[in-house]
Amino acid sequence: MPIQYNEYYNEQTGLTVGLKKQLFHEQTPYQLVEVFETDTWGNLMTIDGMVMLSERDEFVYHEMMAHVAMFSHPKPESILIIGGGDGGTAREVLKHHSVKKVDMVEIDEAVVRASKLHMPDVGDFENPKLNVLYENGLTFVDGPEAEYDVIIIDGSDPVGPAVDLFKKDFYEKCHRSLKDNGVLVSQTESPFVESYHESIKSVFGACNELYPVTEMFLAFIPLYPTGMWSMMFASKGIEPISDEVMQRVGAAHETFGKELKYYNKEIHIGSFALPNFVKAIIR
Ligand code: SPD
Repeated sequence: MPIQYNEYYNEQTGLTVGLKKQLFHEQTPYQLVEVFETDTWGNLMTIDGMVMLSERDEFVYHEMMAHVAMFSHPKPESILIIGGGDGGTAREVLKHHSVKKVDMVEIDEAVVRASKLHMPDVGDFENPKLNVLYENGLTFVDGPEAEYDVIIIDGSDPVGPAVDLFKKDFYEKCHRSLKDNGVLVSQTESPFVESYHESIKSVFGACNELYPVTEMFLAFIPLYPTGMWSMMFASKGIEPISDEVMQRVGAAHETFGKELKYYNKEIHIGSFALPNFVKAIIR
C-alpha cells in the first residue's frame, strides 16, 4: 500500500495525505469504497479515489449541508437526504427538534457499512427517526409528491454514478417532492476546479429555472480539492438570510447551537458572500 494518498484534481496538482494503513477496500457494483487511517486526519473515506470525508474535517461539510437549509425552514419535519451514506449529514439534521423523519437514500450499502465500522462517531444510525433506504436516489425521487420540507443532496463527485445528480431532470423531480415552502441544498464542488464548472452551472441553471430563490454558498474544507467548496441553496420562497431566518439561527444558540464546531449566525450570513470569480461562473 502507498504511504500517501494522492488525489489529483488538476494535471499534477492535488492533495497529499499521509497514511498509516488501509482499513477497508471494496469494489462494489457501483464504485470503489476505501477507508484509510491517516497520520493526522483520523480515518479517511474515499470513493473511486476521491475524498468523501475525514474524521477531522467532516464537521464543516456536514454542518453546512444540514444547518443552512434546516434553519432556513420555519419547521422542518420531513427530510430527504440523497446519498450521505456515511451518516454525517443525517446526524446534523437530527439535531433539530422539529424533525419527525429523515429518509436517507443511499445507493451503496458498503458506504454505510464502512462508516459504521471505521467512522463510528460520524453517523447516528440508531436514531429511530432515521430510515436508511438502499435505493437509487434518481429513481426514488420519481415517487413522493410534495412530501419533504427539506431535501439535501449529499452525493459524490460528478463522475461515475453521481453524474446525474447534477442534471436538470433530477432537480425537476426534487422540486415535485418538496412541499410548498420547501428548501433544497446540494453539494456543488469547488469553484477553483475548472473541470467542475459545467456541473456547477448545470445545478445553478436548473435551480434558477425551477425555484424563485437560488443562491450559492461556500465553506472551507481542507481535504476537498482546493479547500474551497460550494453548495447550492434553492427554495420555493424562503430567503436564506432574511430577518426571520436570522432570528431562528440566533435562538438556536440556546439549544444545540453551542455544540456546533463550524456553523453559527455569522457563518450562515457570510457563506453567501461570493468572490467575483465565483459569481462569474454562475451569472
Ligand atoms: N470530493 C468531495 C465530494 C463530496 C461529496 N459528498 C461527500 C459525502 C460526505 N457525507
